[in-house]
Amino acid sequence: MLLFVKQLYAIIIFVLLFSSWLIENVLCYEQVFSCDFETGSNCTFKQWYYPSDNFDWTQWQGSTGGAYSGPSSDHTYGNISGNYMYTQSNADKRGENAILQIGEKLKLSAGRGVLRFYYHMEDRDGPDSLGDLKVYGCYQGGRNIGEPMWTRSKSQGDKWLMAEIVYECRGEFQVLFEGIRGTRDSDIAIDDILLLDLSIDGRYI
Ligand SMILES: [Ca+2]
Ligand SMILES: [Ca+2]
Repeated sequence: MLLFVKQLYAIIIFVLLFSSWLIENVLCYEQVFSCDFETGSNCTFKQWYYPSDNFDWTQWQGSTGGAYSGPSSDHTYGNISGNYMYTQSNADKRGENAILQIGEKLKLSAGRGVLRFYYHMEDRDGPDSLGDLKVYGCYQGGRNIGEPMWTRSKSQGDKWLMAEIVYECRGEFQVLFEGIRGTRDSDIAIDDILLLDLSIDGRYI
């Protein structure tokens, strides 16, 4: 009888531990969408047009060609074969914007998610001339794209940086990235976009 009770306790403890591990490591989030801009990936994205914006994002490999701005490789592979998107600087066109729409009919099962992406914003001339990168995580159609939920301005150094936005959005939506040109050396690049669904308990890894 005592042996049976011990075995029962052991089973209960195992189930509790396994359940905890399952929740922590498997059930906490689900990937809704990812985009690394590589050939063969099922990432969907499209450019916006005038009058909503003034120019287009460029899909690129290696250095942008700007002597004082832009990454030298993508973030996914860190080499000149990897793809990323960037807005090219133009000294005569400060303030112009380009909007890139990511994903089609994205949806968060409980209306809560995490948007993670990498960005590169550097002006080797100085910190002030670089433009703005804005993210609209819950675009649901129409001309009015609303207020950005995330913005970076000025030079952030010659490196890819990770951004993570925890937010709520109900119904179907798309994610918009808007690059706005600064003065001279203001290339703005993005790569490895990931949307996670916080459907179970609001946590993620
Ligand atoms: Ca455009
Ligand atoms: Ca990439």
